[in-house]
Amino acid sequence: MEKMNQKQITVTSPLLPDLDEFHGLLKEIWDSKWITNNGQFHQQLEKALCDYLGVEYLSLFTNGTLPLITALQAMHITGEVITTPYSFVATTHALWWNGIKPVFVDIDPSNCGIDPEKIEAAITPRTTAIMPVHCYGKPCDTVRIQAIADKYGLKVIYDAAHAFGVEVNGESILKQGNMATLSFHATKVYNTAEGGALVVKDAETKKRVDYLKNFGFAGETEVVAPGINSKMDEIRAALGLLNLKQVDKAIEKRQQVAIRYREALRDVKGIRFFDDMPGVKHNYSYFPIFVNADEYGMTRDELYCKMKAQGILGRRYFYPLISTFSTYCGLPSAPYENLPVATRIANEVICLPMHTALSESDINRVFDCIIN
Ligand code: T4K
Repeated sequence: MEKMNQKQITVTSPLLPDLDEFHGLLKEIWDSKWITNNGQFHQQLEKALCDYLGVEYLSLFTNGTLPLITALQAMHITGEVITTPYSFVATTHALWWNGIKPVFVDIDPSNCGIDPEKIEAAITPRTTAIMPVHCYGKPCDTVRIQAIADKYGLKVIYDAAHAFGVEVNGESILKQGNMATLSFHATKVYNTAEGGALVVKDAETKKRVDYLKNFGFAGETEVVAPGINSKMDEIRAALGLLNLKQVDKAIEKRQQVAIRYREALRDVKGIRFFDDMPGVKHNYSYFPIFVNADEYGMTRDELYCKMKAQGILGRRYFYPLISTFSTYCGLPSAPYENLPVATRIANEVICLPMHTALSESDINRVFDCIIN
């Protein structure tokens, strides 16, 4: 009964700036009366994010889904695209919205990203691109994916929604592939409430993407493409500028939480989790654990419900697999026999609470629940 009265611990909690500071920027917006359409804060945030992330060209969006849709438009991707079933559903929806057939390929359990070993077998004459996901911010095997793309003349668009600030050997993961997308949703390491970005390689492509996110306008009277409206407004850009100042601290705090979880769970039979990868600067965006029911003595769902009953709201990201949803389950690549690893992992995963507002006692409650 005592546990029932304890406060709920959510899987995440948004990073928010000091309210007075935000108010100061809102005052500037109010005074200028310029509230959207490539305003001063939008421009400042694009530049600040390029500097922070170590990329040259980035375009801000209203969320992390529209950059996926727009990337496919910008590169005229058609036919079939190879992707992962183990992601948030937006990844595959972006293909569907472009009239592209998703082809699901199984994942590698060491990073939950698409398994490069299995990509080639899924390529057909209609394949035009690969859309992998750096799941939980764990880098995919970008070297092998690029080698396959080069061999078959395919484009690569990384859904890097979880990979804000992730680096491999000192270089941003966002530089991999032809384009990479980010989500700045409230639940992410870095947020603008809703928001996102598309990282591209050159000024010409950035110009085209900027047209596409503004209805295709290339001037007051000229429309060069069937664009959409996905521009970030000034209020969110201002929030983004302030959150950028505190994101390093937030990542450090998340790292401390990850260290505590790993220490506590290291010897628990039947619970697997990720350690840091050599040469990778992680962002600790999620802390997934994988429950082996036989060894742990309880199924994933039993543990999930036990946690919930104690007010610990972990989430089963990513269960069910995208390939099981009604829109996609009829695709030839969707049967679980084609996706045995993803199917198993989706049935084992729970993402533990991971955010900057977790107290020492919150962290203790989480692992006490798993250990006892
Ligand atoms: N690609 C990938 C790989 C993605 O993971 C995502 C989004 C996208 C693309 C698309 O990006 P966006 O278009 O969304 O920018 C959440 C997010 O809505 C979604 O952004 C995210 N991935 C997905 C993995 O998770 P839900 O439905 O689980 O969120 P929700 O509302 O249940 O929130 C989870 C917990 O977070 C709450 O229990 C409490 C906390 N929370 C949430 C919100 C919204 C807060 O404390 N404050 C808040 O404002 O989808």
